[in-house]
Amino acid sequence: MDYKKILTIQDISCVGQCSLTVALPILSACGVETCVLPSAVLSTHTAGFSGFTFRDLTDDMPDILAHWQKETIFFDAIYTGYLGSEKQIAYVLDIFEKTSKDGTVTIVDPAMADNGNLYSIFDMNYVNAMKPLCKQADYVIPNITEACFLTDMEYRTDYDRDYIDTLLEKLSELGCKNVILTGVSYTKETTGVVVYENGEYRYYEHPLLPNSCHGTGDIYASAFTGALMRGNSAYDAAKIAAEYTMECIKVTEQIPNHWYGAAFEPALPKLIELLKL
Ligand code: PXL
Repeated sequence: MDYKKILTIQDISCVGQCSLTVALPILSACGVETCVLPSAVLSTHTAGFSGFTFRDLTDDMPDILAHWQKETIFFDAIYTGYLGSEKQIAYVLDIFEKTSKDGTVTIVDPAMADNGNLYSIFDMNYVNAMKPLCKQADYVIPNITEACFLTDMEYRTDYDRDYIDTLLEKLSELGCKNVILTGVSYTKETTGVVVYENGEYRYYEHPLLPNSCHGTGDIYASAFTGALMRGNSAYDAAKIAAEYTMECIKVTEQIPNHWYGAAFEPALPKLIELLKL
């Protein structure tokens, strides 16, 4: 049986349905062994809660890596999300190098911004530190805001295919190999995802749901990674992740006052069905 072992590196937000508390269950549901490296521990995520605690785990990373090397541990894939500091990004690059084997796939979600703004703890130094990590990855999964920060492009909510093509070209110039650009919306009623692989552009369009939820970027990237690891093409994985994310939003709409995250758990059977597991 093809049983893949994947490492995911991102924070634990104890409350808030994002990052590791989303990635671990989703990847496990996809049937892949999921190893974790928490980049930081926060009492909640940083979007909408105030006074959250933040324990940066950067300094633990070199020892964790040294132990894995001693144990000759390697991964079939490494997927990164929200990271705690610029210094940490350098360690992550080292982890890519030292825990990869032939055929290891690296996936970077440069989780740092949305709706035109950086998340509260980040600045342009962090954006600049993220660039070499994106360059190193086999797949980068930015939203339009993150893509704009990475390429110094103006963020726009009203755009056409030329704008998206330029954004993709600039990401390519930055050294990104394959890009899954999320939240690309060409009409008022639809949104979708562009899969830019080996210089080829493919677009998966679906209805735009009236409500959006915090944490759907993490749900999307985790489902994409899991589907890719189960042998789907990047385009099929992007499509499965989009359908699953929509289902999570629909479930969340049924829950009163669930403002801080998406209720991804009741939708897990849908993901398993989409994966035909
Ligand atoms: O990727 C979303 C995310 C993850 N982790 C933390 C966050 C956010 C978004 O705000 O604050 C800590």
